[in-house]
Amino acid sequence: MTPHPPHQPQGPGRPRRGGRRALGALAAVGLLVGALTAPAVAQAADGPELISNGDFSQGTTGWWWTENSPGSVVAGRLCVDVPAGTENAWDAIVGQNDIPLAAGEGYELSFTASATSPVTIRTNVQMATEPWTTEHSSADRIGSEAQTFTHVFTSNGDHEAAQLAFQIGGSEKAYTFCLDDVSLVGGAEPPAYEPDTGSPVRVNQVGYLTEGPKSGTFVTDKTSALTWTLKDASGATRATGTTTPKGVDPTSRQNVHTFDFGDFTKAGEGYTVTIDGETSEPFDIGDDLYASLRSDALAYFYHNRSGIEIDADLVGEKYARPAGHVGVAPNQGDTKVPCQPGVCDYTLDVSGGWYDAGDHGKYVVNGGISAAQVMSTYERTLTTENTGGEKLGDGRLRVPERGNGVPDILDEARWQMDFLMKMMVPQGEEFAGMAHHKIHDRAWTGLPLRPDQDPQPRELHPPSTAATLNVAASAAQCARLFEDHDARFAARCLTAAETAWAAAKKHPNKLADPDDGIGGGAYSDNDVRDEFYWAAAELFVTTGKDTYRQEILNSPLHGDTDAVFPRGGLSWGATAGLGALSLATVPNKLTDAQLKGVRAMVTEAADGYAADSRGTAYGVPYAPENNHYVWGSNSQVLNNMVVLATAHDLTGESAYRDAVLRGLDYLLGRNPLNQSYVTGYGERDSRNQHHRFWANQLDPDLPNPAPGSVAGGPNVEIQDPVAQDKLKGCAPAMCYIDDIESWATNEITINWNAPLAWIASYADDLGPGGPGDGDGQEPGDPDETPSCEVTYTSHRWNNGFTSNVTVKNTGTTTLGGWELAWAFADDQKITQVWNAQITQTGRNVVAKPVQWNGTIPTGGTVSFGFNGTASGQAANPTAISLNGKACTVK
Ligand code: 9MR
Repeated sequence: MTPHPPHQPQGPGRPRRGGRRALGALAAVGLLVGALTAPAVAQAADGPELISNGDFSQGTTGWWWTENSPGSVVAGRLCVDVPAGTENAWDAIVGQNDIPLAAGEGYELSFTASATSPVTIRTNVQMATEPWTTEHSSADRIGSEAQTFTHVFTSNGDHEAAQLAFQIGGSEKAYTFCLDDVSLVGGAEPPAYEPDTGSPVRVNQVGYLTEGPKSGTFVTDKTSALTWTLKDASGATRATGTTTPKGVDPTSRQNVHTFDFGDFTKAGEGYTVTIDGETSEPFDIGDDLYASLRSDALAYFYHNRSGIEIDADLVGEKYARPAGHVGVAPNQGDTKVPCQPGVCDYTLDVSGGWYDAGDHGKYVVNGGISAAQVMSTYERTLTTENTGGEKLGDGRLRVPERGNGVPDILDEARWQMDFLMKMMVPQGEEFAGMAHHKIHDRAWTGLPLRPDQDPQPRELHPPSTAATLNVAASAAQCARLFEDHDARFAARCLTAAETAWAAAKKHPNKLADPDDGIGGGAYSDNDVRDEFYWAAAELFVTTGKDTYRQEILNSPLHGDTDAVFPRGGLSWGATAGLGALSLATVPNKLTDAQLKGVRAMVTEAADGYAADSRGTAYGVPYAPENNHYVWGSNSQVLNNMVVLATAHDLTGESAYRDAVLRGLDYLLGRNPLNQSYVTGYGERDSRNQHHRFWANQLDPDLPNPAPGSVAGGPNVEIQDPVAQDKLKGCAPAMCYIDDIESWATNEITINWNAPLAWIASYADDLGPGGPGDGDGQEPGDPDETPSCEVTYTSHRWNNGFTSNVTVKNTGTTTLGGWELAWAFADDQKITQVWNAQITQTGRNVVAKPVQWNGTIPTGGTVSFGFNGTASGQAANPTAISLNGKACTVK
């Protein structure tokens, strides 16, 4: 037998944006595709046997191998000796050629294999020449006991002579690989994939806040109302009611009913709902359901840090790993990274930061928004009342910097901010001050692969306007948040922000190449007006400079709610809303009218998302046009929830809060697949997300994703081969599979976990989740005009000021107590108070009555005042709330 050493292609590549596939993509050696070792579906396909001599009764006839791994038949099996120390799976191969495949036909491949040292091999059925298109590719974990593997797949193309290739290289140790009973039978449609959706009674598998909304969905063919029964852990009935038939839900094509047990407010564990003989997964009712999610969702960032050892003392043995990409072989970076050929002639130290996702790329576009949303998780606790800022404080999270006096969440954000600023083009170069779009491996690597074991060369890709504005925006936010903790770092952030802004203005249209998607995602974006808006907003909030105000006001997006907050949600490609959220919540120098306009955009967008949530049978605040659930749809849901939660923070409207909580219900199990998309939360959680280190599905010695990792979720485009094999024709909200090879539906990334962290933090702050605003009205109802009016006047002198405040109760009921809250825009510090008790924390002020002025009758007023010091402008606050609800400010 003449060994036939085919040249193997590298780099699977990712689909480009727009759904086209890079050529290399299908040649997918490092790309990992659908390895369902599935005896359950091993039903023989119809058609002829396409492998000759699969039982080796004729010796090695028909089989070939690469020169470095010679084969022979031993005890009726084909065994090949694989050398130690090859780099890639395709560096050693045994296979068979001349296999005919027909487009649209189904095939069943099976084989029995063992290895003297456990190894993950790649099994491909592919073209035998360039472009090596793969029709099937799986990662198979081979152990010392012979095991039978069965895979079914459909061929997309017609091939006269395809090949079966067992790629068995890449092992540190030498070993012997043995094969028997290799069979490829073709012709019939493979059995359709049926997701296991468990109980048709769908609930939030974590639970419901004691005072919050409590609803679920029931999948049934029945069309008239049914009885639901809420039972406690002992099986005793605690409440009953009837379902509401909703007809066919277009996102799932299921006929559904909804049910609502919101009136039940007794905390406890292990509740279930039973309808028509079917029982839900168990869930809790309580005030404290999201405390661990808050810290787990944030721990995701430490786990995915580049350039630092992940410490077992912080994360436990199984998640510990050596530092990745610090220039220690076989890594080739990231301390001295060159550009792609022809892009630049310098190198940069771009070590540190967070890995983007399941791959080891580091991308500035989504890196910037991720850092921003982590920072906003913290900033919200500075600008909103009754928030648990201390839970994000020093010593509270799992970061190595704990105990340094700085809130841990800011330590985490700084790890990424440092990296983002390192991505800037040095002074003196043509694009000085811009940021390189991304840095990643030259070719796609395979799974599993610990970061420190990545052998690929790393490259800087050209600078882009979008990346530059991500740096400008996030660094501006960094500057204001670090001011109180590390003034030098804050100043560095501010300089970077303003430098980046100026560079973006100079090169306003330098777009990333949509075809630059080999070895890392393209993250291209041909509209950067939203990035300009976001960066201008953050720079304005931080500096108050009028030039940035003008940029905001002159932006074509300003005031256009649908453009700033697209119905399908904010994302790395639609960032304007991040700027609007900061303008609406962080004290700044917008005029009252300007601020009102920005807040109106937030509430108008939130009204839309709340209506979407009420309008769908699964309660999800996400209704993209034509139900086009996009790549990472769960993050779109989460970002809509951030807008809703901000509207709730601003107005106190319970309808906004309720839509956020229904969004959590959706993500944690109340959905068409009965899937909790967050690892470690709920009975049926995603745990095989696409990740090169958390790759337990491929290698039992590696961990599953850490708790608190949110999967991308349903994606109607199902670009990856596993999804294409299993999910063709899927209903939009069901285009998801918890398989490590499904990178288009089941990846995890920093920019999806960042809004999860924001929302978990918000939800934890809600405590029991109520009470509501009590009016039973939808937001925006005319009754919802503020029921208080505050007149705030100030007199300013050199280093000080005096302010007088009068609160008028313009509502219809007497107030038996009052608490007025606002945040100063400048550095005012109150030193002396009359007729009120005041506490000031940073910029946040809370005023409460003294003994005699606690009651304000309808139409009545209460006045108080204070003196203070200030070096800045000491502008009057424009947003003041009474007992948590916004007042009209005069
Ligand atoms: O999240 C990105 C999604 O919006 C794009 O449609 C997709 C294709 O370009 O890329 C996604 O981002 C991936 C990136 O390209 C590479 N790292 C993993 C990211 C999440 O899947």
